[in-house]
Amino acid sequence: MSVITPPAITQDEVDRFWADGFLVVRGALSRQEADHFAELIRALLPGDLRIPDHWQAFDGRFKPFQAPGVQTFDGPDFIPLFQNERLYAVMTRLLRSHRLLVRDGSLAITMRNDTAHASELSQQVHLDPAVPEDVDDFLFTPEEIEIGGCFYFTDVAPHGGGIHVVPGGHRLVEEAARGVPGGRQLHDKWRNITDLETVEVTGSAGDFVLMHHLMPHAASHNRNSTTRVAQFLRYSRDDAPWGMGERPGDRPGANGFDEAQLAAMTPLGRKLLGVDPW
Ligand SMILES: O=C(O)CCC(=O)C(=O)O
Ligand SMILES: [Fe+2]
Repeated sequence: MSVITPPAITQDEVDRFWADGFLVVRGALSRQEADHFAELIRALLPGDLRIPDHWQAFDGRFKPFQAPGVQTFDGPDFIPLFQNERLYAVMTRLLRSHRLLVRDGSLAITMRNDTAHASELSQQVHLDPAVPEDVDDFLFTPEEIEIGGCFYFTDVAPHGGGIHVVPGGHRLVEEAARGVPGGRQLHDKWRNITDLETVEVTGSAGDFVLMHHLMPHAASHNRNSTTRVAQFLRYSRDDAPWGMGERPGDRPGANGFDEAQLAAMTPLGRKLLGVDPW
């Protein structure tokens, strides 16, 4: 007797991801798990609401920092998110490799903000590509592609501060950058992309919004009373050309992780986080 388990992602979803450059993975976490992480992240806000100097706070969007300059939250409580098996299965399918690395782990808390602003966006439309800023040209090889995105730990209804994307925008970026030398340098290194129409990605607590690394995107104002709580992750192949991910041996010891972090890691997590080689 064979047990049929549903695939992590259907062929239709794979096709839509490559056509649109983004995709919502529904229910990557259960609602209970999502609630747990939402609570954990909200609890980072000091009870007296004094926002630490080293956090970012723009337009109702608070970005906690673990320490000045360190936006990654990879303490034992957060390790399960980095090694989420469903998300890993999705990423292996899209990146066509099992040997992946994960990084980022930064957080965002977006509260209701009634500012009268002409734009729905609270950031310039931009890319966060895998290719360093001082490199002149993208390679456009499969190995170069990174897929990132965010977990929503709360329901994100329309105008609820959802991330904005440009459907098919990754292909527009590739077309423009392939057409000229110095394609990585266009639009102020792709930090300020104008004249593209964006749409808000809504979702439910536990969803993960996948984005191609060449997807133009921006944060938006939250007009609703429900505070958006999110975490950002990025997956790359271990043969990625720019080596922006942590690799075994980059940092001393178990790639810089302490006993408590290591105790929270599964064998898969140890590989994704560069403790063990693939
Ligand atoms: O918070 C968001 O929805 C997007 C944030 C973002 O893209 C960034 O900070 O680079
Ligand atoms: Fe971004």
